[in-house]
Amino acid sequence: MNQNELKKSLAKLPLGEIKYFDSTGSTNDEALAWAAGDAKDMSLVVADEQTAGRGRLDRKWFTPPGTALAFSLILRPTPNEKPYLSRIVGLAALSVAEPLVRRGLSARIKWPNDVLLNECKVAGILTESVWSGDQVDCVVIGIGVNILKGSTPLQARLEFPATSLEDALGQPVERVEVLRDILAALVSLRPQLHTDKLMTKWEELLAYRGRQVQVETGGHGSITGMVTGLERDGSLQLRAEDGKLRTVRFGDVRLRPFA
Ligand code: BT5
Repeated sequence: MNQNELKKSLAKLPLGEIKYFDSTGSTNDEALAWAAGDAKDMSLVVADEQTAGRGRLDRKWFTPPGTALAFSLILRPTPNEKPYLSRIVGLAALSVAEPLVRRGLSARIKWPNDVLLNECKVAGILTESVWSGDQVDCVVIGIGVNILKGSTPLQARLEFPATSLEDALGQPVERVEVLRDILAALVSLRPQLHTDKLMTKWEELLAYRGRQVQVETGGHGSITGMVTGLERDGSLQLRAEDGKLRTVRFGDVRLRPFA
């Protein structure tokens, strides 16, 4: 992968500028700094390797060189998009999952920000915002996808099983092709951000629907229940054991053993 190859492969997409790094700490950090400056809407940062890739809550995201996709896209939301920013993580997850489905794989979105193949994590998403006063000026969508076998970290370093696209397809795939597919999906889904159609698509690919899960909600303990769907803002909806519907805004979802 290099800057020229990227520019050529992505030339037909309506992107801003592209920055490529052989190695960087985190493409989200590069993109946040760029977004705070003059980056245009849909500008893209791509790295072959990340040395300080981040997940949520400052967890680590591993991107070894030559094997994975790590990129961050800068969105400058329009006034019409601003009321729907909480759906951007779903927009991003769908943009990763839909091209995988088109490749014949049964990709699922593990709420809120993981894409699964065969119940293993193949991609993670980290959305972060640049604020101007009390307004969101830019949203950075960071996406990491395990493409070749060597991208999957050792299981001992993970809380959840991981896989790669090569593992799922049984053959290697070109990273740039996957990147182009994801960005093209995002370009076509973005105009649906405010629509019920987007929420329906997101729900259709939601992992664990109808199954009992436990959601770790950070410092606030955990909630258990059956996954029933999504709220309009993208929060997860569960039916708790007392029969009442509960809304979860942040957390890590796990299937409940023996449920
Ligand atoms: C995420 O967080 O899954 C968000 C990952 C976002 C990564 C992208 S890469 C481009 C951009 N630049 C960045 O610095 N970040 C974004 P979370 O749900 O908190 O999951 C983090 C957990 O995933 C870690 O604690 C590990 O257990 C696991 N993990 C780390 N690397 C992995 C990998 N390559 N494949 C599967 N699981 C991984």
